[in-house]
Order: sequence, then structure tokens, then C-alpha cells
Amino acid sequence: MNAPTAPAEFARAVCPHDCPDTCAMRVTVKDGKAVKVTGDPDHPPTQGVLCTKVSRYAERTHHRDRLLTPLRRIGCKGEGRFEAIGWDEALRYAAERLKPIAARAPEAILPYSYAGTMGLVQGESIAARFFNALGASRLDRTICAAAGAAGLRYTYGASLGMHTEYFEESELILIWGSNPIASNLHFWTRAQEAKRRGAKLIAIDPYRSLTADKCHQHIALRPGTDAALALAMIHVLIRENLIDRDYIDAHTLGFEPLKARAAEYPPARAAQICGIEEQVVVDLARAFGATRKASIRLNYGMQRVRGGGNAVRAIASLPSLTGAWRERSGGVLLSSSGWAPVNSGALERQDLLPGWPSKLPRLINMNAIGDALLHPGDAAFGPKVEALIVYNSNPVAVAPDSEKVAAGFAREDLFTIVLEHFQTDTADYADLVLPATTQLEHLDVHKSYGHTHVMANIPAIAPVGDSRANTDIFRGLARAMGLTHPALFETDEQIAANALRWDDPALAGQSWETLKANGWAQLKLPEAPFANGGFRTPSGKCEFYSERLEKEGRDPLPDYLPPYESADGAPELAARFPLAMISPPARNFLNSSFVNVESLRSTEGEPHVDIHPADAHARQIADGEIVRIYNDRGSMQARARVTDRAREGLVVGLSIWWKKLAPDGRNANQVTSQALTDLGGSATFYDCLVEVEAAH
Ligand SMILES: Nc1nc2c(c(=O)[nH]1)N[C@H]1C(S)=C(S)[C@@H](COP(=O)(O)OP(=O)(O)OC[C@H]3O[C@@H](n4cnc5c(=O)[nH]c(N)nc54)[C@H](O)[C@@H]3O)O[C@H]1N2
Ligand SMILES: Nc1nc2c(c(=O)[nH]1)N[C@H]1C(S)=C(S)[C@@H](COP(=O)(O)OP(=O)(O)OC[C@H]3O[C@@H](n4cnc5c(=O)[nH]c(N)nc54)[C@H](O)[C@@H]3O)O[C@H]1N2
Ligand code: SF4
Ligand SMILES: [Mo]
Repeated sequence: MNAPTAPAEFARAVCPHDCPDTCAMRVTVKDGKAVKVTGDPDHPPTQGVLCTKVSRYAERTHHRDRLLTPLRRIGCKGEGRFEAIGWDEALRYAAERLKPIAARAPEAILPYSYAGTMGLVQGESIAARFFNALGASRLDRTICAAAGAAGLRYTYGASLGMHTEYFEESELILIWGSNPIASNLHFWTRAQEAKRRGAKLIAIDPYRSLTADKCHQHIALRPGTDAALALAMIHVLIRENLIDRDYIDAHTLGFEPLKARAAEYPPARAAQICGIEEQVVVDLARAFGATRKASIRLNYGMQRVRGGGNAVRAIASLPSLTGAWRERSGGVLLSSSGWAPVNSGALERQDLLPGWPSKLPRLINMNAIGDALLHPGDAAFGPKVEALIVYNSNPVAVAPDSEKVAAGFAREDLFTIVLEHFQTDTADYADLVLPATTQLEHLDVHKSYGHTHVMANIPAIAPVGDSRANTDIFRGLARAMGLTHPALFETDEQIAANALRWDDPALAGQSWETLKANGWAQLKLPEAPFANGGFRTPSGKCEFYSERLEKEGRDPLPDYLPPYESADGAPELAARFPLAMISPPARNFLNSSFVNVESLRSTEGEPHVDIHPADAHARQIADGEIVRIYNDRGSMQARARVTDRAREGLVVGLSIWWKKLAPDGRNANQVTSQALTDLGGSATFYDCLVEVEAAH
């Protein structure tokens, strides 16, 4: 470790998880152990509150199953039998296996990582530099948000939106593809405050989630049909002249073509596509057009389908049509991550790539990891993947089309290293498991995608066992491989100090030293970000019509694209597998993290599937019965909950279970597909048809 541990009665930490709230935490340490983790009462977005899961972070950190030493596989792949070895031996073994591959075909080495920690230092700093210096394959990190990010990029120019605190002042809040009670708790507090002040809350979600339950209205549309709803709203707003002509003229591009596109979506057509009442569509548009204090908390749940990017473009157009952006309590928030001046060039050092910047190593989309690992290699694909290094992710549980993913990981000729806290489903397939530190044991810097603070995480305790920070592990791997570039050996403190662009006006008066001392800094930004335009697109306007998309040979206007797997998109498939399945997060898990924390797992109980009474009746499925959920890709079992929380034609399996902690050793990703979204190449977890039957 190269950062001092904090001497005060508590250490300042940051919740590292992939959650928009990015809470500030206080860690109480006793006898070298973290004994309590609480929300920082002084941090405005956190307001002293952590969610149930992360309140258990000390329990997770000192869990008896923490990986404490490097482990080398002695059993079969997937079996999970290992022997403990020392770090020197582990690094020597890794280098011995990786070096010949790096010399012969560096692209045969593939990193696989996501947001196990959102930290800029323990995420893509030394790790990225290591793979760049080797010339390894690049990974397209698209499993979560890429469609939405692309939708925002083409429309606003970047991942920018409203400030979460001003939702309190909204008169109408659409909670769209979002379940904040489970996954964006501190926004929910704001929404409730708005409700107390008289705002109307409307949930747009195929499932009556915990959040939808508590809104004034719930619009349960079919999954993947949001673009049709938004285009029909645009239709009504224009038809009824609920638009702000001055704002449109000054700050938007392509109103006339958008109007023509929306003309194709009268409310009756959208109602039919979405499976809702026509009047609901009309009323929704009228409500949105009735006040400029109309806001949309859009979230990623609605973009995990074929048309996810287009849907985000259509929805992002709404406040630019009504002029809601003129108010600080009007607009859209999908992500605020683009506000933070992150120095990604300094962090990742793409310039270390051989061929930079013109000829780069191949890019592999992480959503197709199953196919990638099973590919024999050819001229188009490039070399077969021979070595895989996984960190900050648990792909055997979380990646789609899991039968293929597991088959890929099971390849005897694949050399796999997994950096982890725990022996996950993925770690079971490793040749070498390397124990990593948790957030309480390492240094980091964070931005947030749900608020506009940047934050510092100071280690509270020494590494547990022989665990090492990701950065330390990659420095060790680089040394063992004989790499010499000085960027590979920077300390965490040096990396952190350069992670942000301190000369950016949003960080005026701040430095790494002040950030460390204070724990966080609020970015200096306008309250109503687009009140006077200022979009970051090439035209500086909100681009309803995108010339960039047109140049790429794609539809320059937002449109509705039926899900790949739907009666509209694939009638024959829908005849065999008539139920749409979604598998959004369970409240007590964070993706697949915390599934192994007993107190949280026992609250979730066991894998369930929610099914509508009519669908259950047609299949003679009783409440509480074990059912089999299947399609051509695979199957899993779960206990049926017969409930109208799921609309007709929909089944819902809250996720993401560790396979080995589920009774049948499987999870929802057995049935999800590797198909990609329209924009951004994102995953399509919620574009998935299945059939369900009683398990005998
Ligand atoms: N407790 C908890 N919190 C989490 C996570 C977790 O696993 N557990 N995961 C974190 C991560 S990585 C992310 S990305 C976010 C995810 O959180 P969100 O961005 O909110 O996304 P999801 O939870 O995937 O889905 C939100 C809601 O969208 C609905 N939905 C599904 N398909 C559609 C659709 O086609 N249209 C519409 N309108 N709605 C749809 C789902 O039923 C769900 O209720 O949460 C983060 N926070
Ligand atoms: N069926 C279905 N599948 C989904 C989703 C869904 O809604 N339904 N959601 C998708 C989404 S939105 C996302 S973002 C992905 C998330 O997928 P992942 O990014 O894989 O997230 P987690 O499952 O939380 O796994 C993160 C792992 O990183 C480890 N980790 C945490 N911190 C560190 C660290 O500092 N060092 C190291 N080495 N390891 C660390 C944790 O122990 C954990 O095992 O899953 C996707 N998969
Ligand atoms: S998971 Fe989200 S709500 Fe929970 S502590 Fe972390 S940032 Fe806060
Ligand atoms: Mo995510």
C-alpha cells in the first residue's frame, strides 16, 4: 500500500459500487478491523444514509470467506479446487504462462472487467496501462449503460442531465425504466420530498416494482416499447401545441423531421405497440406539456433491449420540446457522469498501445464474451483468446447467454486469472486466483453518475490477509513480465493526484490535497444545465436529427425498433416462447455482489419468478411451485410467485444470483442473449423470450 491509513476516529470512504448514489461513508476502526460503516451526514447527496447492503460492508470485508492468499487450480475448471501459494510464486506462474502468448500474439490476451469498483484508481489505471503496454485485445465495456450513453451522446453530446437535488422542486416526475427504491435510494428521497410538496409521480415500467407501487400512477407497458410511447408523446405535444417554439428554434436541431417522424406514431398506434390504453398515452403527454417543472428520472432498465439507444434519444427530446430545460427542476437525468473532468488519458495511457493512435488492437464487446471465448480464431476475428484476466467483475454469473460463457471459461487451453474478494462462480474457473483488497483497504478517487460530486476514498484498514490492491497486482504482473515503462509503476497516490483535471473550471479552487482532506467536492456547474442551450453536440444544440448518425449510415432520427424477441420482431419465436422475461436487480444484492453475504441472501430467500395469474393459470402453475424457465439458450428453475406485479405476458426474475448459491446451480443469464442494442453495442438482458412450465 502506498497511502497512509487514516488516524482519525473514522476514515472517509466512498461506496465503490455500481450505483448512481456514490455515497460518502465513515468507517469506524477498532484493533485494525473495520467495525462499522455509516453514511456521512455531512455529505449532501448521502445525507447520512447508506442502503441496507452497504451498511453491511464491514461484514463483507471481514467475511470468513474472503480470499486471503493467491490460489492455484488443482481441480477441473469450474470445480473450485485450489491450493494456496505465495505471491512470488503466483506472479512467476502468471508471467510464465502469459509471456509466450504476449510474444507470439498479444491480442490473444483479453482483459475482462467492469464496475465491481467504480474507483478511477482501482478500475482502469495500472490495469489499462498493463494491457495497453502488452498490446492485448481491448474490451468494449458495454454490459450496462452503453446504449443510453450513446443515445445521450447523439442527442446532448455527452452523459449530462439534471441535478438530482432539484427533482424536489418538480411538479411532475416520470420515473422511467427505473426502480430507485432498490437501485437509486437517494433519488427516491428527493422524489418523496417532491410528492410531499404536491408533485405527481408516474412510474413507467412493465413491472410493478417497489417504486411503481408507491407512485400515483403506474404505466405498465410492454418491455422494449418505450420509444413508441415517447414518439406518441411528441406527437401529442406538437398536435396540441404544448411546445416551446422559442426554445426549439434557439436550441434544437431537426424539429421538422422529428415532427414528421412523430406523425407516424399517433397515440392509438403507440397504445397498441405498448399494450396500454390510448387515453393513458394522451394524458401522459398532456401532463408533461402542462408544466415546465416536469422531470424524467430515466434509468438503465429501459435500454437493455434492441431499441434502447433510440428510446433514450426519443425520451431525451421531450424536455427540449416543452422547454422544461429552462427550469432547474425540469429535464432528464439518466447519467451525470459526463460532468466530472476525468483525466482518462492520464489514467489509462492509451498512448502505450502499440500502433497508437491509428492502428489499435482489436476490440471485443464484453456482451459477446461467450462467443469470443468459443471462437477458434480466423482472419476476421483475429487470434483465438488464449489468456483471460478478470477483475472487478463476475462474468460467469452476470454475462448473457451463460451456457456459452461457462463453456468458454471451461476451455482447458484457456489460461485464466481472476482478481477477486471471494470465490465467485467466475473464480471457480480460474487457473490462478489473486486476492484483492476491498474499498476499506485501498486508495481511490470517484466520480458519480447520479450526483455531481467528486470524492476521495482513504484506506481505513490494512489489506486483509495477503490481499493486494488491483493496482499492486498489476504492477507486480508488469514487473514479472519484464515490462519497464515507468507509467506501469506509478503509486496509487500519484495516479489519484492526476485522475482529475484540476484546471477545469468545475474544479476551481480544488486539488487532490483538498479532496483528500474534505472527502468530496461539489463540481461548480449551472443549476439548470441547458436553460440557455449549451449542448455538447457538434452543433451545440439538442440534436433531434443527428448528422453523425446519418454519416454512419444509420437513422438520423429516433424511431421505435421492436425488440428482437417479441411478437413484432420475431413472430415464430414468440409462438414457441410467448413470455417476455426481465431480470432486474434484487434490492438486497448489487448485481452479483452481496449474494454471498448470508444476512442479505436470506432476506431475498431464493430465486423467484413473478408471473401474472392469467399466464400461471394457462400453464397450471400454482403460487409457490418450482417452475422451469427456458428457451433455446438454456433453462433455470425458480419458485413461482403468482402476482399481478408482472403484467400479462411478462415474467420477472429478480437477479443476479450466484449460480452456485441457487438450488439448481443456474441463474437468469442461462436464458438471456448476446444480441446487441441499436446504438452503443449494449447488452439486451431484457429482450428475452421464454416459456415457463411446472418443474417435475
Ligand atoms: N439494489 C441494487 N441496486 C443497484 C443494482 C443492484 O443490482 N441492486 N445495480 C446497479 C446497477 S449496475 C445499475 S445499472 C442500476 C440499475 O438500476 P436501473 O437503472 O433502475 O435499472 P434496472 O434496475 O435494470 O431496471 C429498472 C426498472 O426498469 C424496468 N424495466 C425493464 N425493462 C423495461 C423496459 O423495457 N421499459 C421500461 N420503461 N422499464 C423497464 C424494470 O422492471 C425495473 O423495475 O442499479 C444499480 N443499483
Ligand atoms: N440477467 C441480468 N444480468 C445482468 C444484469 C441484469 O439486470 N440482469 N445487469 C447487468 C449490469 S447493469 C451490470 S453493471 C453487470 C454487473 O456485473 P459486474 O460488474 O460483474 O458486477 P458484480 O456482479 O457486482 O461483480 C463485481 C465483482 O467485482 C468484485 N470486486 C469488487 N471490488 C473489487 C476490487 O477492488 N478488486 C477486484 N479485483 N474485484 C473487486 C466483487 O467481489 C464482485 O464479485 O451485470 C449485468 N448482468
Ligand atoms: S450501493 Fe448505492 S445507495 Fe448503497 S451505499 Fe452504495 S452508493 Fe449508497
Ligand atoms: Mo449496471
